[in-house]
Amino acid sequence: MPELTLHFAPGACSRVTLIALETLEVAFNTELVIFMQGAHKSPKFKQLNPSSKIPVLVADGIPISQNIAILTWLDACYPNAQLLPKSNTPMERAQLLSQLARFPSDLHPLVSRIRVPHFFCDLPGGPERVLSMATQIMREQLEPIEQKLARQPWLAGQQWSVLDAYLHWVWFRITGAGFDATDFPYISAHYSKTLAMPAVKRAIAREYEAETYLESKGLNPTFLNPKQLD
Ligand SMILES: N[C@@H](CCC(=O)N[C@@H](CS)C(=O)NCC(=O)O)C(=O)O
Repeated sequence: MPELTLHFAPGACSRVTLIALETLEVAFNTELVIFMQGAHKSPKFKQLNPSSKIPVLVADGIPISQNIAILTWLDACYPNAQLLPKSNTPMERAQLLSQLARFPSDLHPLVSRIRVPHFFCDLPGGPERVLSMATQIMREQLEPIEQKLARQPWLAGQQWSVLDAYLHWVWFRITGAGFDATDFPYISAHYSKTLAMPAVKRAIAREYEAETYLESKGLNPTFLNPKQLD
């Protein structure tokens, strides 16, 4: 069993990996990355991930960055846990990875534009425009997911998988930024279901502990709150 350390921050997309690790019930350490101190831009962190982004999972001293790489690696190491459904053919695997990649490639950039639109355009009125365009595209992207969840309990079918952990994080982030959930009752119900899962509760408890620490030190990145835009 490799020694595992997850570099994470509360609320960040590292939650997806955190949920996967909690699902596996393996022993792992966590390392809180303090954005407000620029820890992710330090030379030490850049050796783990030159992109200066979390999550990074260090396994026996070897860093893996990018959620998709971490999740597929964990799935390969612990196949019985079924973090991802089993694929019987290369085409089935390709279809599965295509579904998984949609989250970091298509949805995550929209999450960022909805939460911190001022990082993408600082012209007068720019952030508001970025927010409204990203919200519209996000609604289009979520529509097929909503339709899928009207037909089946989990994204991959009858069984929970890390695809559901990714959707959980996207929904948590955008509704936390005021995204209107009215037209997405199945995704809302899916989110409530994930919140009740023990692995998700444990992941959130770890984040809560980290957030409490950051707050006590005045290091909570409140600038990430889009309500403070004006
Ligand atoms: N494609 C990466 C995205 C990672 C990412 O954007 N992480 C954010 C947190 S949600 C981050 O570390 N941001 C810090 C920064 O960009 O300065 C993945 O899927 O792991």
